[in-house]
Amino acid sequence: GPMKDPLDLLDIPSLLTDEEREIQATVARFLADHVRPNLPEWFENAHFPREIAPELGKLGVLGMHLEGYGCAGTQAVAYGLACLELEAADSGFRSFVSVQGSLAMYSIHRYGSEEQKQEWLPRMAAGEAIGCFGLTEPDFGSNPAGMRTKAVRDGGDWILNGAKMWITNGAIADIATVWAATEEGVRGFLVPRGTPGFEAREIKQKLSLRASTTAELSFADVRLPASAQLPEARGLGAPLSCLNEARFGILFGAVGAARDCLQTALAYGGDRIQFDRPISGFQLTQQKLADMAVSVNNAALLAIHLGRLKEQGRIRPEQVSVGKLNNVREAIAIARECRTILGANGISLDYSPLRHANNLESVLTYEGTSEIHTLVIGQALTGIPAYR
Ligand code: TGC
Ligand code: FAD
Repeated sequence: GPMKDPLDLLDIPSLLTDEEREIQATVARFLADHVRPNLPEWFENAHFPREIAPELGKLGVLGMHLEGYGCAGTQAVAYGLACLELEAADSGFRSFVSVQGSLAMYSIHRYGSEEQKQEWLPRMAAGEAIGCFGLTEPDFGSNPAGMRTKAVRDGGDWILNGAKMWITNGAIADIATVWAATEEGVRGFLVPRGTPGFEAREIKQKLSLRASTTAELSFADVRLPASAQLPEARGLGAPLSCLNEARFGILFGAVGAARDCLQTALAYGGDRIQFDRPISGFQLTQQKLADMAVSVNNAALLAIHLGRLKEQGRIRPEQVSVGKLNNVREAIAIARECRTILGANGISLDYSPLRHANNLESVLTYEGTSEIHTLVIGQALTGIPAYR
């Protein structure tokens, strides 16, 4: 019969410790019980079930790779495997966990004051408070250096004006990490929900990441105390360093989405009979399956290699770009190819590949587009930055 897990082709699990395999299995079980059965409905209705946040907190995946403050403090590969399983369910759930842990919590953990950490991190780790991360603006996506959101000093306070666009969790967040230009350079601010002048508006009619919530944030003369500033964050390098963390989760997550598509196509191809035989018996189908299996196993090897570099504390941003570029590009190609194997059934939400393919359109674009990661690698190779 068909192979149950295409990652068994290269015995990928043999690269993992028992503890890592256990964490992965625990996350997979949670998703099978509480998330997967509802995905078609949530995706169709553009619904993210925010009440699931405390359960994700109990599972230990919020700020999973951070130390202290109620966070699990696991190693990089274990965190990556959690992302892999989350994205095998739906990129929207991996997004929620990425934004909460790798962007919102990480920004506070790395750049916040002791007081800010105590106030927010334990509640965020428990899923009792939700965070978001506002870097992108309507006119500045790939080039955040041009941001127009401004914070100006007014006595001991700051006055914030501007807008952020495409902000995951923006409309449900209790606390927003907002990056703004100041006379002293780029700085980060923690803006709680309900602060006068701060509004979040849900972005409707998305064709991708429908089981995730995305918002536009606006700031009109928002007055913030000095204690709202992230004291250790100086310059654009601060938000960009947070992106390395989220991109790392994505390069594992993409493997999960691809694996789920391929598992679906393998099972379907074994059952579906045309011309009196299973469609997976046709050479053209086998070529697709073989190419995809090679590609997803390669992507998993790359992810685990980068995870081990991260655990040794020596991963470089351009190496994260290699993983994000390759694994997301391969995953979206696999999702689309798997859809063809499912024929007409492939366009139904009864099967995951087209849902994954649609989600991966966002994943290809956010956290640095494939073009930007190509140019980051180009700069590493040539020493010449081609994007400006
Ligand atoms: P550049 O002059 O190269 O750098 C400015 C400063 O930042 C430092 N730096 C980094 N530090 C850490 N990690 C990185 N990856 C870094 N990249 C750069 C750099 O050393 C420098 O430091 P310093 O001390 O010398 O000032 O900056 P640039 O303006 O030329 O931009 C370079 C470029 C294009 C690579 C960068 O702007 C970029 O990555 N653009 C893409 C923007 C992006 O990825 N946005 C993502 C928004 S968040 C999101 O999408 C969340 S979706 C999450 C979900 O739902 O899962
Ligand atoms: P642009 O930067 O306008 O790019 C448009 C096209 O031009 C792309 O193909 C790009 O690669 C290309 N391009 C741009 N510059 C160059 C260049 N120098 N060389 C070659 N090609 C170039 N942002 C956040 O801050 N927080 C979030 O939580 C968040 N969540 C998101 C959730 C979703 C569902 C989506 C879709 C996006 C999210 N984003 C978030 C925004 C995301 O990071 C941006 O969309 C992304 O950085 C690209 O910016 P842009 O959309 O403005 O595209």
